[in-house]
Amino acid sequence: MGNEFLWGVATSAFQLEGSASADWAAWDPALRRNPEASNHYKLYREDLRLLKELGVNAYRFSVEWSRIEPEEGRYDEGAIGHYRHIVDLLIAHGIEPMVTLHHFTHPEWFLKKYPWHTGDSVSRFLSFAEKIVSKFKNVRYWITFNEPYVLLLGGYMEGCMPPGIKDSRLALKAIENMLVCHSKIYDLIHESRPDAMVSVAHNMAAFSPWHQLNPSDRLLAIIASRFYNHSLINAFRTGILKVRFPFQRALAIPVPIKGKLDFFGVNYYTRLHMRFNPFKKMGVELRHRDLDGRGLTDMGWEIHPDGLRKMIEYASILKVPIIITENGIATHDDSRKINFLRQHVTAVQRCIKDGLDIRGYFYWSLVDNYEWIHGFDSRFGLYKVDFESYERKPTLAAAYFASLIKNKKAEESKNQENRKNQTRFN
Ligand code: IFM
Repeated sequence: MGNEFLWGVATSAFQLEGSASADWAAWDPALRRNPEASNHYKLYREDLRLLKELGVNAYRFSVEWSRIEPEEGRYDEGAIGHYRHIVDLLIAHGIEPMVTLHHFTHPEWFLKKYPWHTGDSVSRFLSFAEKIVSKFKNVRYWITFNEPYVLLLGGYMEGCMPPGIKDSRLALKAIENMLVCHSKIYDLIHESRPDAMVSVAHNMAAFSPWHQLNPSDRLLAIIASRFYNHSLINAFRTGILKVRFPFQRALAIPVPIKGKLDFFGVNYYTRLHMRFNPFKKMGVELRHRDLDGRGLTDMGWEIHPDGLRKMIEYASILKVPIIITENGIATHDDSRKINFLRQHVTAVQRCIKDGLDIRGYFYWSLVDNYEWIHGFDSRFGLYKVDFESYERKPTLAAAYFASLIKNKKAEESKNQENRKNQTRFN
């Protein structure tokens, strides 16, 4: 596997396979009815065959910490072997694995004893990461944390995700500890694989003022984007995490992550409109609006492909390659899924033409799965899952993505051939 553009799909372990020992298992009653989620732990071979059918050359997935270390200090070698087998199968089939170490879930014992705002969280997560890195030396692409800001907002400010806290002071302690882990894991991975490609996957969103001409709406959109999109990017540039919530004092927290990135993972889905509303928390109301007439997704999210370009431009200040580590739509309608894919891949291709350094695009997701607080009806999959029989059926978007990849790969090899010929004759 060389340095060709990565065409992939992205998944996370818990969303596909559940886990009885994870914090989320007890958190969401929907999982009591369907604890195996898409039953991928059993059906992984079948799902990996779908990757071949799509023709992807990369696959992003996570290892489920609560299966690997269900009790503190007790590692389940069977579970480690399971994920190693997935890596081996991918490599054997010419598919580049991209492994995510942390994708929202934790073993229950971790959340009870060492939640992220406590100092011991760092050493506990590092022991797990060391174990995995030492066993997965054949993996080159790593995501340390998926969407750390989503965990921060959901788990520490809104309280709608575990640990269900609403305290911005603890939120900042938690992010600081996670970034300390990122830094140490970055070094660890590079010790065993100097050519490793390590990043976080940063959830980014386009922010717009609700009323274009309203100065307070405009200011809110700027403040939101500075925090949600830029503060993490800037922390990787400067080693300082600058945070300013509306109507609060600005804070500057030193974090040891300056330059600790080999690429930058962008997860992009939608745009949000902001307006000042004194009756809302922090005076902010945010909403999706269908301003471009593309309709909202089944989750009520605006479809706004132009925003993807903006996010890529923001991230390119880091001067490392960018990979779109997630982009997808929840819809039951196959033609909307195809349009979404077409519009967003086109946005990526235009950026590349304009000289932006993008090295991969991963569609979220391979098969329908568990969508956190929204349960099982947010259909992101290229393959539909029947949650009674676990049967997988392709959506029309699967065939579309497969032919798109085939054409792009053919274009790429033709270009390479031309370049070779040119150098031969020069
Ligand atoms: O399903 C999630 C995923 O876990 C993280 N990024 C956004 C996806 C869609 O909401």
